[in-house]
Amino acid sequence: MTSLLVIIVLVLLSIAIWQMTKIFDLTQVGNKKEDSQIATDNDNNVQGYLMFGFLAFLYIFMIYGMFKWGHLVLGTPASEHGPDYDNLMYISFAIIFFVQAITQVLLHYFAFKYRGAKDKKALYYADNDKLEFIWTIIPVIVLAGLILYGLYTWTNIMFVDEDEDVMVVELYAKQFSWEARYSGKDNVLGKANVRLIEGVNTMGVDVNDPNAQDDISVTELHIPKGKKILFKLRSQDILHSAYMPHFRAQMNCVPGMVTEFAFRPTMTTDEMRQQPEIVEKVSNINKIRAKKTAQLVAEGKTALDPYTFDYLLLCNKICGASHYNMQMKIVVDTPQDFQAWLKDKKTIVNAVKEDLASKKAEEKPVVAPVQAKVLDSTVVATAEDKLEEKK
Ligand SMILES: [Cu+2]
Repeated sequence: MTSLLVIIVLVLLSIAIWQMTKIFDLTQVGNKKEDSQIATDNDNNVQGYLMFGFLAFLYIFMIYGMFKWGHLVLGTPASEHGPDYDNLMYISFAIIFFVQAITQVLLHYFAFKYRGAKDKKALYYADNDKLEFIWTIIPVIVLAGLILYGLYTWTNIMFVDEDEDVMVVELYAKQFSWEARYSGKDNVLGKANVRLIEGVNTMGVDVNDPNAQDDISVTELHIPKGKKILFKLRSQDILHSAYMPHFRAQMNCVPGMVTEFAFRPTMTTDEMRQQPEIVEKVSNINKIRAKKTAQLVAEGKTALDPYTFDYLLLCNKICGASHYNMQMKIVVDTPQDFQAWLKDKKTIVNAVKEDLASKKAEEKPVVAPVQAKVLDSTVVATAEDKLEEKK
């Protein structure tokens, strides 16, 4: 509401200023030596220097932005391929930075140099093959190099050696949450289909498939440090995108097909929490939270919990109203901790069996209500008979 009022005030204010300048113009009629609509040398000079002003603004804002928001980048990657990915990004940034710094200066300088002036005539200049050749071939070479380097990096990231010992984990996306499925001892995921989703079998796993017997589903993903994880991605409903920023990993989850992405985590959650940039980030967030908490407590509301760093799996496709909150916590453990954590997790097949058993147990005492129903119908029947008799 306040913002709406502010907007209305601003609009009214600008209308008022516009009207006042019109009145001012009217009072100046006759005073002006020159009121032609054609630009004078003075006008052109002003425009020319304004171009330089705009160039200065661009650079100052860029440098300011780099200092002010530069620390918000992700920091040390937590996966093996992460540094390659970051290098590709930094090289692309460096080239863009260099090229734009030169072209902006040239663009604004020539706009200034050839600003309009009395008796200055434009030169008719049809074309220059040499010049066009140079400004075509240089970007072509640079872009081809960048694309080849990008393809090389991407192929390396996506390469999974079939003989390598990888751990297969499924990520299942749905509006608006994630589930993960471990493939168990056989390291093969059992078949799954959206039509098989029922009760506790929320991922639609085919419980009769031999490969599904040891599959385990969880809603908090744990992975062991140093082991290559091959993620198989599925979606229950619409397009989602599995995004694990700290591991520099992202892949779309497409309904009706399985996509994949593999990476090797190189830092446990505890190790990442000790990284200087993460320590700083966490303390900054907690300062903001402390301020907010003081405000909330003063209003008699509950205080905010202090923030601790965790790896996250986020959705990176705008998939609906709660897309912003579609996330799952990822914990990178040491291999020992990971085994200890996984040890007592129930398999999906057992969970489904237990669920069925408990449902059956609930169905047994149903005998009594059935009798009651029978009684009811006899009561109804006798009542109807009596009606018939009366007729
Ligand atoms: Cu989503």
